[in-house]
Amino acid sequence: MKRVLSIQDISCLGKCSMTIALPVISALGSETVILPTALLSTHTMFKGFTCKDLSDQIRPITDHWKSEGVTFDAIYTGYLGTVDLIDMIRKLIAELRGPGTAVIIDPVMADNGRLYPAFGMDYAAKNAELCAVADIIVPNLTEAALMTGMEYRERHDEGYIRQLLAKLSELGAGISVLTGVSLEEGKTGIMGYDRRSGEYYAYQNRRIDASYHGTGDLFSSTCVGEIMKGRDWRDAMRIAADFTAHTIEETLKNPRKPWYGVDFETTLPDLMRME
Ligand code: PXL
Repeated sequence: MKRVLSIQDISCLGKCSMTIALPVISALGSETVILPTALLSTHTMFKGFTCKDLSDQIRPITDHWKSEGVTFDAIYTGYLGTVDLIDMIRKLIAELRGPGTAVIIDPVMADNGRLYPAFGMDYAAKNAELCAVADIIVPNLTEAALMTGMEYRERHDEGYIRQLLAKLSELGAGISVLTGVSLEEGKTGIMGYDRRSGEYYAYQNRRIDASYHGTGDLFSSTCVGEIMKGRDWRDAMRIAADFTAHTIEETLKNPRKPWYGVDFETTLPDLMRME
């Protein structure tokens, strides 16, 4: 069985980050080891959330794993929390990765043209450094614009997306995938670029007029799980895009849907059958 290390916060309530990564990657058949970077009462879209930085636990936890000789097939990072934590995790990845470890980084920090409440531009610069050590990065358009210094364009054409992908690739990752890419009216999806082969891949899905928290985490966790199943990165991205769209659609059907996250619990069985 493949073993994945998921490094991100635990938002106790909120259906995001670790509480999505753990069930989704496990359901896709990989052992999921967790390294929580911070403990929050809820995600940061709630008012009055509490937050406990767990950086003092990173070293003792990982030293113990090293003494047990643990290795990982993938290391996946999402929302981390502070500039110091990003530095710490970048160094940790260098220590923990082996020749066959896939490093997948989702530089979670912003959406819809704006940084999340806890972050400033120094956080974006640090995330750009972290992306340099990745095999695959999966930022949304806002995160990509912030890390490359390019303008964020909600409405965009393929020329802008290719330019953004070129700049992103210069950060150093092997494969750069942009989410929230709309290449046709009424559609949304992803576009990726493999620096080594020079290949592009674009996939468009129906656009659903609803924005939900945790959908980025759902997308990246699904990619990680599918890649661990042996899928090519393009197939993994396509399935993740389809699954995310399907989950948003199903959530919208629920009259008692929570405002803070999607009903991936309803759709997880469908993911098992997606090709
Ligand atoms: O879904 C991304 C995310 C993860 N973790 C925390 C967040 C957010 C988005 O706001 O606040 C704590």
